[in-house]
Amino acid sequence: MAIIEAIRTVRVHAPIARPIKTASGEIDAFPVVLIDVLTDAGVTGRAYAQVYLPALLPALEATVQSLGRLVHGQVLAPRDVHTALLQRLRLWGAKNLVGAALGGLDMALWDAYARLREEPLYATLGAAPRAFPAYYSVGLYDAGSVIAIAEEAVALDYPGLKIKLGFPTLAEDLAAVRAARKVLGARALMVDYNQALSPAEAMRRCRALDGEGLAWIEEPVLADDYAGAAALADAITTPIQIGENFNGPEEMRRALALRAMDYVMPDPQFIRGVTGWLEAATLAHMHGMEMSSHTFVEASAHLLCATPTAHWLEHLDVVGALLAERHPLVNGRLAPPARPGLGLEWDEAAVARHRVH
Ligand code: SMN
Ligand code: MG
Repeated sequence: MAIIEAIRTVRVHAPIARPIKTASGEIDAFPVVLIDVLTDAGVTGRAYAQVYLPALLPALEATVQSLGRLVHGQVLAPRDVHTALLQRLRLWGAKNLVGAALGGLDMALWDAYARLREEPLYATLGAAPRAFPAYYSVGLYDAGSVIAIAEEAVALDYPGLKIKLGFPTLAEDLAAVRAARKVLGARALMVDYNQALSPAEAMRRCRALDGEGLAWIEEPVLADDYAGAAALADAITTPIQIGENFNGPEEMRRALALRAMDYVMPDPQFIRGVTGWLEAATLAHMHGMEMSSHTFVEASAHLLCATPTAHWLEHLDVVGALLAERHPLVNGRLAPPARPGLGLEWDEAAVARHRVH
């Protein structure tokens, strides 16, 4: 077995196609920590972690480095390393920045583990490669500006589009939905409130949207207001979708127990990497619940292959401009490449251009 020798990190502001404006904040470029796990076998695992505020990027990198010091010299057995880290973190907890750092590190450890075996991660997880329907995920666009976005989604042959809602009035939300629908035709349309509504306003707006044929309504209330989400899921037909903010599989378990959602979409880093995702995929399978991904396009393509109730892949391209080769999107579907591990290779010149010191 290989030994973990060092963890190397680089901070970048990843350029994205267009700013992501949400009802709860805006992202112009994505603050990302690139994570390399160096081993004594000469294999390097590559992954990344992300944060939504540039001011927090140094803290995320420092947290990855701190966890890296805890795993230095350990055998490259990702599950065992994950268990040992959670044990060490028991008193403090593994949520938010610590959870995100652990998730990013876990993905890099699994990448190194698969590379050592010279196989794609999906194969290491015992799964065959599959292509998943990808939805184009964008920000907040009103009834006028959403038309060009929807036309772009159709031109790129995405089977689905997700737009953000949470305008000052319900009328503006409805107008944006109807303008997008006019262009999309029968393609799927998802909406995402990014936790922007009070329970009362969420009930009003979700009931008003219920007849619009939406694929799902995402995070209408605060991410951890499981009772509020459950009341909405009971009240309307349109599926309620949450999960990107679950800190670990244990929060997913609590949300499931409260029937807080119709669908689930963990974030590979916040669910705590490959190890956490596999536990979440089992929870979804046991509940017969469709499970989609949140960002982390490259890891999600592999992880959804090992997800019995795999649903949609969110295509929100965070690091594509920094990669030597993007994961290929073909007719709106995305399959993991047959390259070893996650298949991430950085374009070093692009990384240097966007590095943050
Ligand atoms: C989202 C959240 C944070 C950053 C980018 C996008 C959004 C989504 O909630 O579901 O894509
Ligand atoms: Mg979301």
